Amino acid sequence: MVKGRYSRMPNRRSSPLTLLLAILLMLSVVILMLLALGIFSIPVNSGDSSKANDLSSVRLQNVVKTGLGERGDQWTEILSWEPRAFVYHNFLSKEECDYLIELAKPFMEKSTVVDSATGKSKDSRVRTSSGTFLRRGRDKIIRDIEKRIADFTFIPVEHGEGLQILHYEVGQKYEPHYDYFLDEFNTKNGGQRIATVLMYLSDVEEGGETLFPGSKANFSSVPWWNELSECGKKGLSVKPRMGDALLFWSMRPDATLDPSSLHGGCPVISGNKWSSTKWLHINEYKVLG
Ligand code: PD2
Ligand code: ZN
Repeated sequence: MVKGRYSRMPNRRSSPLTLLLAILLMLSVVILMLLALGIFSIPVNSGDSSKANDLSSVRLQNVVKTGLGERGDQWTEILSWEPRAFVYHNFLSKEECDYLIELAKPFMEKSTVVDSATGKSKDSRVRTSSGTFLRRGRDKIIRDIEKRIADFTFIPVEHGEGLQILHYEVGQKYEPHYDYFLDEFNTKNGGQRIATVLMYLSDVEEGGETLFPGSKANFSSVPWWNELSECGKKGLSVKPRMGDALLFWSMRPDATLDPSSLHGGCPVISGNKWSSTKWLHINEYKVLG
């Protein structure tokens, strides 16, 4: 029997609504495919635009474990851009700090400073600590630390002087000074000092801060302001914490000397302070010790 003109089969002509739904479905499939292939991404806005470039603290991930002992969480803190200064937290383990102190102890002598006229070492009242130098690359533990310094600063190991170990007792200090040379004698070997890494080998009960008196930063807003000694409140200060390392640059990126790198060690008020300095040069530094 021939079917009538109007059969009971549903009408195959789509309504505009079905058509729209089909288009939307296809579009969603295409977007999902683009997202999966990484060709397209959804912008994420936290709602606080100031966060986007907030680099004041950088957490380090996938840190390769090297050296003696276990280190706590490591992160770098941007302290200031004038001077350019950064703190690397837990740069050394407690075992490494103790190792450096024990190695240096038998050789500690009254510290000297460089005479800017002659370039020779001389006794000084501006620096009342005692200290010694540990030859670059002298053993595996020191090589590990020196490699870590090179990784942190992007300056090759060969550009560094030997580690200087310093000890300050109550009342001892290092008056504000520049680490760069002002004489021709010293710049001959290794060229000018470009940066310094200062490692704190002990906590200090009171005082002993590293002070940048010429800093243009809003230094009284640091979170540790209330823990600082009177001297520490005279500028931007870092409170010594065992294992932390302070990196600051004596030269700007255009190779001019940066006078805002003026810095000193505040007098120790109670307890005592052990620290270690690594000076970094423009060229290879050949005189070891
Ligand atoms: O030991 C210090 O805190 C310190 C402070 C300033 C060391 C140096 N400078 C240095 O060795 O240059
Ligand atoms: Zn110094």
